[in-house]
Amino acid sequence: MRITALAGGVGGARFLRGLLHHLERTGDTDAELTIIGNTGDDITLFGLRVCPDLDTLLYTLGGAVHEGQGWGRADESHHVAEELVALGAQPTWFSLGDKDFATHIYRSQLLGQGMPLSAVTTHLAARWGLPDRRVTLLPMTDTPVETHVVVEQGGGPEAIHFQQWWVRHQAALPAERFVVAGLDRATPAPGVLDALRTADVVLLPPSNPVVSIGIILTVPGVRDALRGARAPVVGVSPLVGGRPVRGHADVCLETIGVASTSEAVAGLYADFLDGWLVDETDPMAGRTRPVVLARPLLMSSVGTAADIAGAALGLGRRLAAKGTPA
Ligand code: FO1
Repeated sequence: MRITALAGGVGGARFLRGLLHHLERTGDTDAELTIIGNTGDDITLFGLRVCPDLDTLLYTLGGAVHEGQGWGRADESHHVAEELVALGAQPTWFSLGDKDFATHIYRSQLLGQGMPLSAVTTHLAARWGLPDRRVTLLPMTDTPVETHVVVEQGGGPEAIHFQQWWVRHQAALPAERFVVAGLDRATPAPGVLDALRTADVVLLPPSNPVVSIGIILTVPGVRDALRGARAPVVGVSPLVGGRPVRGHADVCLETIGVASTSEAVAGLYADFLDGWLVDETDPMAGRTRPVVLARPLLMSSVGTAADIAGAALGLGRRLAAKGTPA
């Protein structure tokens, strides 16, 4: 079975770690997973290219993530960052650990030699044993793209980098809209459209529907490939009780004028979504278009994430057996 998933950072990575756990515990060793990761969060810092969502996926699936944070490496030190502060280097609001720095140095070295991000990511994925688990990680595009947030700073609207808004301002700076710099030149990375077209099931983890999944969907060709996919597309709502379990998805939804409800989020995917997992408390429970499955959605451990991922995959299999989409 070929499974393709779109993913942002922490929520996507935890869900997909759960999916691999589910496949391993059910003995489903033939399954192949292709992950299309968001690169809109990418940023160049200290001359180094940092890809937070791809790295969060690599570290989480590779068993090396800092569990408390959900991003960065476990057992980190911060000597380089301390020295950068002593030197007066900016910015100081984005925390990079020493082991994490090595990833960015190596990535930047390979990119500087002309290697596309997708090939660089293949090298990094090998470091974390992903091929041994039949997992392929693809960036959504090899074209450098960066999500910016248009904010009102007093002197009129100003576009700041997504990370500055998300990390430095904790999404508390009122945002007018999101813009993706570089999108006009972007094409899907090699393998992205094929992975969508040839999948048996496409999964949308509970990633941010605006600045993670929403950005992947803006890459030319991706949305059309999902609409034309022969496989059922099954998503997991990122909202429990109208609020994201972590992160600022509610603020992002408000910024684009969409209500913080599972129904409204499903509406963002309405042209290709076949199945939708919502929390057991969600008012959408019982709906049939898309086919809604209601169950507990809190990923409090690898085991509960595996249960949720298993339920999403099971719904996908049932829809495929029924011949959905028509
Ligand atoms: N998130 C934070 O809230 N603060 C940080 O200082 C921070 C640093 C960081 C470094 C590397 C990395 O891969 C991720 C990092 N994140 C940090 C997470 C990240 O900025 C966001 O959670 C995602 O971009 C949103 O998906």
